[in-house]
Amino acid sequence: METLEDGSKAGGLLTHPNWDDDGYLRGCFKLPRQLREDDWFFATGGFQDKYAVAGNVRFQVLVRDQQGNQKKIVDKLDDRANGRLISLDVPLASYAGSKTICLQVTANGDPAQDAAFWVKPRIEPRKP
Ligand SMILES: [Ca+2]
Ligand SMILES: [Ca+2]
Repeated sequence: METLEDGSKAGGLLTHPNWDDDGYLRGCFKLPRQLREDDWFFATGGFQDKYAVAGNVRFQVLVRDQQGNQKKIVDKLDDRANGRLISLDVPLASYAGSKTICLQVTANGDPAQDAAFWVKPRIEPRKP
């Protein structure tokens, strides 16, 4: 568990873009089954509280379709300094049949202090 910029505690995935201006890190995951119409991607993005205040990144999620084309389905800027986490939830109905999803963090300019934290990234049917 980590303490995050808004004071909450959560488990998740810590990522850092490459140390270049507009550098990025991308991890692609082969899913255990094809995406279905009622699937959503859920995650929350932000920074750990123990880091200083300069970080800012773009949280991005890409889906690879059955033809191998990648499409960016989430692209959200988060700033460490704002003290807030951001919602990265998105419906996956248009990508039913796909089996690969990628998480990407981009430096948005300067990569300093860009340790971006993904709280519980997951795919599951949306609860009514
Ligand atoms: Ca940055
Ligand atoms: Ca933030």
